[in-house]
Amino acid sequence: MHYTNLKPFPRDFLWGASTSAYQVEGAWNEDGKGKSVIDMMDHPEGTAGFTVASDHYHHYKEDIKLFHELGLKAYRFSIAWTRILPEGSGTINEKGLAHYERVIDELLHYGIEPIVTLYHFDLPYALEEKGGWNNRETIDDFANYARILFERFGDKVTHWLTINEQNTLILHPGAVGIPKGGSSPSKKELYTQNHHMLVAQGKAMSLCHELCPHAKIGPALNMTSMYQATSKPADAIAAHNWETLRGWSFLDLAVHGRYNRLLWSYLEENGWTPVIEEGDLLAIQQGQPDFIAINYYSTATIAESRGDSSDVSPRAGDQQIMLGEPGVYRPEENPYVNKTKYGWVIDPVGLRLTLRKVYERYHLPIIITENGIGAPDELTEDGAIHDEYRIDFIQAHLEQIQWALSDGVEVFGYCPWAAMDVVSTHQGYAKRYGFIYVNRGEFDLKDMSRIKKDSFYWYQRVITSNGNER
Ligand code: BGP
Repeated sequence: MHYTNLKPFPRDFLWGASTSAYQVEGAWNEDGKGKSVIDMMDHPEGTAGFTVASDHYHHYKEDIKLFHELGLKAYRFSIAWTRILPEGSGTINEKGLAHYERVIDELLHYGIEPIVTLYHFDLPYALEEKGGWNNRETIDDFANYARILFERFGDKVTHWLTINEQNTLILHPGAVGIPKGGSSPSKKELYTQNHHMLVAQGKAMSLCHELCPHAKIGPALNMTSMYQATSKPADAIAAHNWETLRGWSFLDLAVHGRYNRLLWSYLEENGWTPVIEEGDLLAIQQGQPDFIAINYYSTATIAESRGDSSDVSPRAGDQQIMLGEPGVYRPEENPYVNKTKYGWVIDPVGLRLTLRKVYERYHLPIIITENGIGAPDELTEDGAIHDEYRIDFIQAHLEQIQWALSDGVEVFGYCPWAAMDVVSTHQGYAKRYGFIYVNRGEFDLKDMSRIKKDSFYWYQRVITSNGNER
């Protein structure tokens, strides 16, 4: 579809940027914070831990001032469950609540809307020791935690996100990591965890509507489109298999409150169906999202399974590198796209397609809560970071958002990953994403000073012109 004139970005478009607590805050054991699963992980050799990260916990005022200078209308961040409830449930840590209150107030002071993720990968370790998401009790622990946040911040926060990338947690658990001494969960366990997270999410969404009638809440999934490798019908089935299992099945549950039939058949075939207790489906159905948040990085290309281990990619454990599964699908190269230095497919047009598909299926407004390029940015002798590849990447994706808007898709915000440099999930600090450079190395913390990258000045112009000057 071609348009002579593209629709402009809406006037109240939420130009934002994202981070998550454990990837940016540091202060991992300060002010009463409990340990999370992330704090207890064996991180791959040569990568930084999350103990200091970007030290945003101590630098939040300086950082938010920079976000204001950048022109952000919204800042998407997550609250660390372990700062609020060090043991995951039980005693509330007032210092944790007070910290986020200061962060939210500082944002509001500058007119930046806080978009708050309840849970971004960092489950309290005390809950993990009791079985984590395998344990049904975690459902009510999550609902209780969500209630505390709604009660405290409900009058200040308009947009809430439930669980960040539940599909990454279930399908690529290796990307997030396994706590020391723990073993990789079986598929049966993962789909049980998935079910419990869905019930927990449903309860949190209902609670949000009950306690904060003016607020809106939605899930944040890692969404993408799957291309079939050839016009061979079996490739089309394989691409549809994986697009359904990786994306639609999660959103169908979050939005329609029902198990996708293809997912259910797949679970039955493998003996992985979760136990559904009375009231579970009702809780899932009653928690209705007001919008859908999507994290978009790449598309993937899929071919028919060969039916043996040659289907499986050697690069397991990465959320954007498709693994392959005998009998289901096999990842294939796409000759029409480039890749980042970390092997992630760069496909801006895939974002337009994904937005169209999500909107067509659910008819809910969409916000993009992650999109960006990880690169080993360099601080050059002139004291700058010339990240023109980041400008090119975001520019190309913004163009496709405008095409999607012109297609009729309701997109109300864009929060690229990341507002500032953060520690990558599993590839250390060298893989940078931010508009703001943080002067630290993988192990050498240097002075942690903040330096505006070239992309900072560029994004600033984009925001000031409401997307017209790119
Ligand atoms: C998403 C996660 C983020 C972030 C991003 C980049 O899947 O929600 O937490 O890390 O991917 O990934 P990585 O850090 O692995 O490069």
